[in-house]
Amino acid sequence: MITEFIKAVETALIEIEKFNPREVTIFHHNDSDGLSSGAILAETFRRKDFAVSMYCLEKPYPPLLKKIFESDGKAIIFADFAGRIAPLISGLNRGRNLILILDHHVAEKSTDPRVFNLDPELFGLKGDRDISASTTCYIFSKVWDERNADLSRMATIGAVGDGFFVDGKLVNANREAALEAERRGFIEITERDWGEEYILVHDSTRTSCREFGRYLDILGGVGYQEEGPALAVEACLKGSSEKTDNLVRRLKAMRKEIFEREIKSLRSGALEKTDHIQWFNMDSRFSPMGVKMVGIFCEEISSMDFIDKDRYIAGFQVIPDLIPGFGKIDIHHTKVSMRVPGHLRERIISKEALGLDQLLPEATARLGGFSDACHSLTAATVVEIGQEKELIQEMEKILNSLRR
Ligand SMILES: [Mn+2]
Repeated sequence: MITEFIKAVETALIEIEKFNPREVTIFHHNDSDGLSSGAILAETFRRKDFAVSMYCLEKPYPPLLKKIFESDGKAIIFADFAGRIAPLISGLNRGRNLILILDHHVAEKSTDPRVFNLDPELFGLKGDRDISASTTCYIFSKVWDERNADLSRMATIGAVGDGFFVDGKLVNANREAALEAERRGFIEITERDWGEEYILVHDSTRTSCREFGRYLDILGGVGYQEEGPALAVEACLKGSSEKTDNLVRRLKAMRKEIFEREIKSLRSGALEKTDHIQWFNMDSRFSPMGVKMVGIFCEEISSMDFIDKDRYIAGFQVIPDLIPGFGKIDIHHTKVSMRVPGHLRERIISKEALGLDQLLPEATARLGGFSDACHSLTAATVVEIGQEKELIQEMEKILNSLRR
């Protein structure tokens, strides 16, 4: 359990301590958990006099990994993703770089001794309950140096942001980090009838971790192609500022404007319909917002009056081939996000209709695309640009074959 995890961290730290030059490259996710993970790691390595390069990613897409692994002799860290693809990373690395994976999603073992997969899922902890990526990074940091216990504040921000609670409370490693932050006066924990509220204490101001998490999500998600992620990491470390407040305000207004424009266009005929599906292709019109936005947009329109209550909703958004700060990658893909409106939702829950977790990955696989997180009521996968219509047709084939 946690002791085995700590042992694995200690083994990896021996390699980090020996590592020369004292330079590290950190790739971290763009949601509140990934951003606070990035902030914890950056601070930890800087305190040990490492030069830190940071890149925020929406996902570790294969063409991006290929480009990362053109390098040799580097120390590279992945935070809040990559636990499951440790074997793929091992194959790309072949002993050349020192790699640390600090994730909490479902994990597979590394097959390269220079790739340390420190995903607590491999050590009996539950990444969707006990421990966030931020808490994983925090434990790594504290094992390295007890003085890093002050970073517990950011562990709590990420844990609350990912939203894994039992009876409204953080549990296990996440809760221990929160209690540490409370002891140090960085947060206050208040009992509510629904559970516990975690409140950030900053000088005379009080902000709930939930609210701050949403603030970070806007910076990292809506402001992904701008300086949002870098300012979010700064806000994790130093608290929000006038600069981040202004950016969040501007990003919210921009998202509202883009969403309203696109809803208007869907209302006036841009929403295509097949037997069971209503869909649209956003192309790059959500830019500079990140590709998470297409899912949020589908969710938002799912209860609107122009949406057919019995058809699945699908939306495509082109994955940008430019990683902010990192450069161009050889990717020509589009993300599809799916949601379900009210009536169909009930039918999926009662198993009268096919869930998205069965429909979308199957159709995607037939086209050679790759699947990501697919649940029965929300799902997303990736196909090549130009395959949009074909994917819809494949799903129709699956749905029509069920009717017979
Ligand atoms: Mn996470």
